Amino acid sequence: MAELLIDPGIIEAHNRQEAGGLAQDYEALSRSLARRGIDCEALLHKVSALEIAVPSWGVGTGGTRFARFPGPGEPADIFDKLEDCAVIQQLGRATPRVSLHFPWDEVADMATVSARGQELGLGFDAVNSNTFQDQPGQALSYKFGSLSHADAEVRAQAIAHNIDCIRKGAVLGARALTIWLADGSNFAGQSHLARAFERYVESVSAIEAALPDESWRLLLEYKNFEPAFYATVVQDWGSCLLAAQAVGHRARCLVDLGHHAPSTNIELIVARLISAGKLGGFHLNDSRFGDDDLDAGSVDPFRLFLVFNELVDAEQRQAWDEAPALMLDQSHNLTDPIESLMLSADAARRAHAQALLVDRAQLAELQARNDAAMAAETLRRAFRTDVTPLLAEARRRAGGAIEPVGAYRLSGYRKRVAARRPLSTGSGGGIV
Ligand code: LRH
Ligand code: MN
Repeated sequence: MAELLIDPGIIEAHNRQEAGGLAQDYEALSRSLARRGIDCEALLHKVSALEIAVPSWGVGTGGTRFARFPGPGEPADIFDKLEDCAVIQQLGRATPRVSLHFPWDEVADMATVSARGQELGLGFDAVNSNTFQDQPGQALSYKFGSLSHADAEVRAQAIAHNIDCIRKGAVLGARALTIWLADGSNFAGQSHLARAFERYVESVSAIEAALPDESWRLLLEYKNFEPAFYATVVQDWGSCLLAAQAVGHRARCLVDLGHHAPSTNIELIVARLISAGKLGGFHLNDSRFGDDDLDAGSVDPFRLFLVFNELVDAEQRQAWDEAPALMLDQSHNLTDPIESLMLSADAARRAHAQALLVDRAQLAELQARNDAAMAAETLRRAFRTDVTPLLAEARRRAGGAIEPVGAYRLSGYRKRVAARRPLSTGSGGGIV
């Protein structure tokens, strides 16, 4: 039995208060879905199975290059972070795994992290390497790149770090390594665009060769800009796909929703990567301008729905050999990170539930007849469906809170941890 950090009595009291209204709303939703030939219980079952990993770096207050305004009870180390992630899981019941970042979450004996995760009922998802910052005592700098650096010794150092991350991940029971590179240039001519990419592919191939077994995956994350502002070595899905194809079967592409130019049709990229058999995973968040790392579904929930629409369609067409890994990757500058992560996991499940409501037989017919208006309306009808009662009922049945943020605030958890965790000071620069 997992250690519960929120007194179950508080969740029960909260649910008792909410249960009556929920039962009515759930019943009404079931009736209206039944009129559309949809079994609400079957839908709830599917939605309850959708799991999203939370980023360990997301439970601390994020910042921008201008400033960071830490909140009370900031997690001081990976053990505090795991406790905050356990609270998100206890209340929301949608995030049973944590994605760690090295060296931010490194400790001498990673088995102690694995053991604490187990005590808290948490598993570990993809681990993340970091060759976008120089660490104290590091021999060679990543100022001019890492896995694509012109200097073979710097590349070797970066490769060794990634292999070390795999080793740590294996202790945790992870099955994937996510590689995001800041490598790029700020001036035309600064680096050779083709050779930099070739060096990157060569380095990733060396990392791929070190994967423990066939079940492991390398998730290659692309990004259109920042910190490089002229060219980024893995700048877009095309570069990422070329690399994943060159490296081999275990290399897949990771789509961070914030790593695209504002008007990009991301669901189309998702459809292409599925067709190529290379969609490995997602970093879910939302954005309006750049890599804003805002809460998933908080800016454009229709766009999140359209991404899940491609995933549900692919699943029903059995278009992939394995489902993509779902993770949140956000920076919480103004909100309590626990609240934002619970609301974001809910937003992901909401988009998934709405995508499961699309009448795909009808849609295929309308698409075949080029009935653009009603084809578009078929999607929008699913998106307009308020599945709030279904998401709440899924949480209630799984032992979570009907309304997680309300129960969280009732629990006084933040006040409690603020009393025993060291006060964190604000600073300029840096998202974490
Ligand atoms: C890069 C990124 C990457 C992480 C980092 C915290 O922008 O999305 O996934 O390593 O954020
Ligand atoms: Mn990311």
